[in-house]
Amino acid sequence: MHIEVAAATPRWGLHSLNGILFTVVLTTLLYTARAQGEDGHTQKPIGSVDSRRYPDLPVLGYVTPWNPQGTQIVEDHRQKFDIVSPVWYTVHAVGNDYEVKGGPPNDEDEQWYKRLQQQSTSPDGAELKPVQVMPRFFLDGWNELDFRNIVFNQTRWQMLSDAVMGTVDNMAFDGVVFESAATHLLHQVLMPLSDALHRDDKTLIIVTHSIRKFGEKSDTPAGQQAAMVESANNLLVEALPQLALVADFFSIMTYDMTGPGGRDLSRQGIAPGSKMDKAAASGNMREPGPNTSADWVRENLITFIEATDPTNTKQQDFESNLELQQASRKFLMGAPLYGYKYPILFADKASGKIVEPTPVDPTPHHAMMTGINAPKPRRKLPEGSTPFLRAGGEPVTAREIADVMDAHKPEVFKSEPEGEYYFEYEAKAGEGYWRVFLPTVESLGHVLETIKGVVDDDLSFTFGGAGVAFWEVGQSTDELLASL
Ligand SMILES: *[C@@H]1O[C@H](CO)[C@@H](O)[C@H](O)[C@H]1NC(C)=O
Ligand SMILES: CC(=O)N[C@H]1CO[C@H](CO)[C@@H](O)[C@@H]1O
Repeated sequence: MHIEVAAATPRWGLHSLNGILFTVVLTTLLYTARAQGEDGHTQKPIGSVDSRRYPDLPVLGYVTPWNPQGTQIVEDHRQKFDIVSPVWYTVHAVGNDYEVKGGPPNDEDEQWYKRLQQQSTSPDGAELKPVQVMPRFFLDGWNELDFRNIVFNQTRWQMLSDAVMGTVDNMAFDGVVFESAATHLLHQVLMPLSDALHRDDKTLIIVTHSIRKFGEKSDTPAGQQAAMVESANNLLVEALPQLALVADFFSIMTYDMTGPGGRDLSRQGIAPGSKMDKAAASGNMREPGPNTSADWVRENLITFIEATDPTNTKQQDFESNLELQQASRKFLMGAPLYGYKYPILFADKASGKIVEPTPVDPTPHHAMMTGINAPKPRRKLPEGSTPFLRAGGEPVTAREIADVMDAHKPEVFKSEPEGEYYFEYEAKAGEGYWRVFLPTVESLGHVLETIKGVVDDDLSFTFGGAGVAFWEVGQSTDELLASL
C-alpha cells in the first residue's frame, strides 16, 4: 500500500494538491517505515523482488556503523544495489608506516557482507545477483606533513597500497572506496594501489567533493569563504584528468549543496539599500537551503565529464589506450537519503525586523480530517517575511523526521526551483522554529532522471556512464528505497 502511495507522489505537484493532504501521505510513508524499524525486520522477505526504476544506472549504497539498520535495509533491497560500501576502515600514518584500522563491527556484519557477495535466490524464486562489496578507506588524521611525505616518495606509495591490499585480500573484498582530505594531490600515490586492484580484477572508486556554488569574493568572512570554495573547485577540476587514470569510478559528494552554514540570503523582495539588504549582500545573513538539487547534480556531472574528456585534456602525453581507459570512467553522483534541519528566525523583508509567526485556524475547509490525522493548529508567517539561520544546521534521519511529523503534523512545502520538500515546526512554544528539508521519492526520482538524461544525451565526447551513490542507506526508509 505504501509503495502505491510513493509511486503516485511524483505525479502530483504540490500546487495541485493541498499541503495538508500531502502531509498525511508523507506522514504515512515515513511513519510506517518507523514502525517497522521498531519491531525488528523479520517480517520482510529477504531480497523481495522490487525492480529498479532506472536499471541502467549503477547504484552504490553507503552503509555506516552509526546507522546500523542500513545493513538490513540493503539486504532487503539487495537487487537495488550494484555496489555496497560499508564505511569501516581508516588508514593512519604511524611513524614511518601506514596502518589500517577498523573492520566489520561484529560477526553478523561479516556474515552480512559475505552473503551479499554470493548469488542468492529470493523467496519467490527470483535469482539475486551478487552485490560487490567495497568498503571505504579514509586517510584519518593526516596532516599536511603526512601528505607531503607521501606525495614525493614512491616507497610510500607502495607501502600505502600494501597496507590497504592486505585488508582487501584478507577479507576478499571486491574493491576499495578511497577517501581523503587531499585526494587531488594523490593521483600518482594511488597508482600502485590501482594497479594492484586491477591485477585482481578489483575496482578502485575515488571519492571527491562536489563542485560547489560560491558567492562573491570579498574581504568579508563570507567573501573569503567564497574564494576558498572557488579554489577548492579549481584544484579538483585540475586534478581530475589524472585521477581518472587510476579510478574506475568517482563517487561525487553532490549532497552538500547548502551545507550546515546555509546559503546567502536571497535578496529578492528585500528593500534595496536597507539594513537587511546590506547584511544579505555581505553574506552575514544566511538562509536554509535544500541539500541537493537535480540541476546542481547535472552541472556537476557535466563538469566531471568534460574535465576527464581525453580530447579536452591539456596533457598530450597520454597513451591512446590510457585515453580509452579514461573515457570509460563512471561517475556516481551522490544523493542524500537523509534530511537536514536548520534553526531559523523570521525577518520582515522591508523593515529587517524579526517577526513572529501568528497562529491560524488550521483547517476550516478540512473538517473531515479528525483523529490522529487531524492537522495540529499551526502558525502562519506574516506576508513579506523570510527565514534566516540563527545557528548552523544538522542532518536528520528519515526516522527522526517521521517522529517530528508525527508529533507536529506540519504542512509540507516544495522549494522551487530545487524541488526539495520542507516543513517548519517549533519543538516547544517559545523555543524557536526549525526548517526541515526531507528526502522524498519525488526529489530522488528527479535526481535519477537527470542523471539518466545526461547519460542518454548525445554528447560530443564519450564517457563510461554515470549512476548514483546514496549516502547513506541507514538513514533512509524501506519505502524510499523500494521506490527507486
Ligand atoms: C621514503 O619513505 C621511506 C619509508 O618511510 C623512508 O625510509 C625513506 O627515507 C623515504 N625517502 C625519502 C627520499 O625521503
Ligand atoms: C543541507 C546541506 O547541504 N547539508 C548537508 C548535506 O549533506 C552533507 C553530508 O552529510 C553535509 O556535510 C551537508 O552539510
